[in-house]
Amino acid sequence: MKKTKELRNLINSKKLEFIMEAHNGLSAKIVEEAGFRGIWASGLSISAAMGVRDNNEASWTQVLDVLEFMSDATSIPILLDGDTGYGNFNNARRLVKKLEQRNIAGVCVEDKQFPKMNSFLNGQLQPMADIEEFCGKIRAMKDAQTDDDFIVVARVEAFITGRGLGEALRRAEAYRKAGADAVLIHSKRPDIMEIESFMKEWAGRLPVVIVPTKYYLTPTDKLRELGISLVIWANHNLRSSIQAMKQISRRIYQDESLVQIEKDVATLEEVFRLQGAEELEAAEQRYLPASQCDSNEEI
Ligand code: SPV
Ligand code: MG
Repeated sequence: MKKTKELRNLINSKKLEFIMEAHNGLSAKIVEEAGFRGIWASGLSISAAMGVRDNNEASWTQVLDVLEFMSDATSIPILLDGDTGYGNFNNARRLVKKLEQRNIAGVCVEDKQFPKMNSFLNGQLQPMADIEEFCGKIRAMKDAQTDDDFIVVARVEAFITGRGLGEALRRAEAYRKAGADAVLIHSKRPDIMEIESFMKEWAGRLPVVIVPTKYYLTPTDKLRELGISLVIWANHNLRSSIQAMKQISRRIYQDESLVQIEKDVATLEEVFRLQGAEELEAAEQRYLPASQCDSNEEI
């Protein structure tokens, strides 16, 4: 099945579904192997992995390059965190064209202004996009897609910027009318209150996507009960790798030896497996002259 269709099915499915953050080819592959049916290409994680801020410091074509590796390494659909679409409607529709060319299944755009800021930093101070302007952007993106199943998720930042339920509903409804396939309602509260109030009024007009990074204590059954369609675990591969890398670097630095840590890191065989080394070996048997096959002996 096409990746776009798979993502569409995931978002429209009657049961609660989950996608998981990845930020490069390796983490994308690990997400797929864990059993997830979709990948969140997180702006925060991709920028952090590049060593820059989540403020559009990495150019959108640099993000595309990362996505290409992620897509090539996996067979499940990728939903890109497309920030604000990297500009106005024109930039956003060109983004859609480029994403389709790279087999990316969908993109989420948020109603803030370029250059964006991460939602968990000074949320109240962040300027939002004008509703009409953002609706034009959604329409342009939907008009630009050539595959009917490509997904555009409209992300509502009204709660993040302290504007409340009325504004969140007004915006979500406008984005629905503009053609969005789903809405992502973001909240930075430590509880589910804002999301719950939204879900009650929204009454299933379009599938709702959430990012429970801050309200992680909410039981998953509660999310089911509220009728959420898709949960994004948004940054946990990045954060777990930061923790692991910090610990291992510190220990090796202190020990000046690998004796104590070897058992705590993935084996080299596992690295080769994740890279698909076996496939290359088999291909060498098929395509290289026999005399050259033996020259690539295992180290
Ligand atoms: C991301 O993963 O980059 C997101 C989600 O946009 S959040 O960081 O919660 O804003
Ligand atoms: Mg983001």
